[in-house]
Amino acid sequence: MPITLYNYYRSSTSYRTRIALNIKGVAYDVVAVNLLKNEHKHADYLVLNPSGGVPALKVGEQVLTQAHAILEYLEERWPQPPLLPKNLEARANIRALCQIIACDIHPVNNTSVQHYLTETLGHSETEKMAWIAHWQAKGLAAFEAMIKPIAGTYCYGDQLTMADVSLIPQLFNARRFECDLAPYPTLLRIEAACLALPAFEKAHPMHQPDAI
Ligand SMILES: N[C@@H](CCC(=O)N[C@@H](CS)C(=O)NCC(=O)O)C(=O)O
Repeated sequence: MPITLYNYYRSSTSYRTRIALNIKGVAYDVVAVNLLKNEHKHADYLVLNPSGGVPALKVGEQVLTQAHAILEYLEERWPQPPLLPKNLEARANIRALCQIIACDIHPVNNTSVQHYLTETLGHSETEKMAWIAHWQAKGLAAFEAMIKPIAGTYCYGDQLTMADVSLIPQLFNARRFECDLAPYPTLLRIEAACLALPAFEKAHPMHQPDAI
C-alpha cells in the first residue's frame, strides 16, 4: 500500500511522524508542504487536512492527520518494535509525556499563534520570543521532572518510546527559538542518545529534501 507523508522539514509534528515511521521501518514517499509559502492553506491541501497543518499521512486512499493520532496508528498497525511499554500505567505515563509536547507546548507556540500575537495583537518580536520561551520552559520542566525517576538511556528506562519520538523534535524547536535548555540535563542526555540512532538521523530536519 503506498504511503505518502505530507510534511515540512522543520515542523516538529512532521519530524515526530518521520521518526516513528523510520523506527517502524515503514517505507514512505514525502511531499513537501512549504509553510512559509502558505501551501498548507491551499485548497488542495485543505482537502487532505481541513485543519490546515502538517503532517498528513496518506495510507492508500485514507488520509490520517494529527501527529499524535498518527503515532498511535503506527503503533497499532506495526506493533514492532513497540513504542509503548507493556505495563498499563507506564503506557498512560508515556502518553502523558507525549501530551505535554502535543497539547501543552506545541499548540500555544504554533506558527499561526505566533502570527496572531505579532500581526493581530501587535506584540513585538521580543514579546513573542518571551511567550515561546515561557511555554517551552513550563512544559519541558514538567517533562524533565516526570522522567527523572524512570529515565535510562531513553525517557522510559532503556526502551525507546513515543515519549522520545515526541521530545527530540520539541528540543530542536526550542533551540530554534533560542530557549535555554541548561535546566534539563536528563532531556539533553536522552537527546544525545536518540540523535545517534539512524531512525532519528534520517528524520532530522536538515536531512530532508526541502531543507534550506
Ligand atoms: N495538532 C496538529 C498540529 C499540526 C500543525 O499545526 N503543525 C504545524 C507545524 S509543526 C503547522 O502546520 N503550522 C502551520 C500554522 O500554524 O499555520 C498535529 O499535531 O498534527
